Amino acid sequence: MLTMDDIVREGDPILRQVAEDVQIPASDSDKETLKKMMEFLINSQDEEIAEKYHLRAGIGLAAPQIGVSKRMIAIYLTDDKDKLHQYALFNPKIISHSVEQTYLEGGEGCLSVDRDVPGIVPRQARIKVHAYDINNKEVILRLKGLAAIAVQHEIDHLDGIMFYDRIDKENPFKVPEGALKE
Ligand code: SB7
Ligand code: NI
Repeated sequence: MLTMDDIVREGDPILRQVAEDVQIPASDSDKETLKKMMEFLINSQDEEIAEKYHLRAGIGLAAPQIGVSKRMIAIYLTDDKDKLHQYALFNPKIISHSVEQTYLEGGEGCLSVDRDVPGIVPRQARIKVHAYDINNKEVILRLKGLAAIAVQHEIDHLDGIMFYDRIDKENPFKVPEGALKE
């Protein structure tokens, strides 16, 4: 199983690389990697397992964060309507998005960042994502709220972008015009 020892921290150049597309149909090895990423997220949200293995809770994970520069992400979160969003995706791509923006009230964190970076991270409020699932099936997801924010955070990792790159340096708490608070 993956533990915090497997998580690449900021400063490692892999987090600044643009990750490679995964060949579809995905290889067994790529599928295994993605399954392990999902297992990490589930473990990290299980109180007992997380305590035993000192896991920091995460709602998403991108392959570069475990040292694999390929376009794979896992999402595991329950939204404000108690809906479980569990996605294991190859080559996720935002194909359209709202003009309206959103942001997490408490800011964002990252398993690859061992410090607090305060500030508003502007995100698109609604996104439509094209990807391939673990069975190589094409999927289209329409997301809003926390799920949309998490997917954007993970796709940013595939493009070498960290959440704090998006915080306004002059005014970290400036609310984007008309943005929805999440
Ligand atoms: C806050 C946290 C995350 C996404 C969006 C808002 C995920 C944190 C875990 N990760 O570092 C995943 O890349
Ligand atoms: Ni992150």
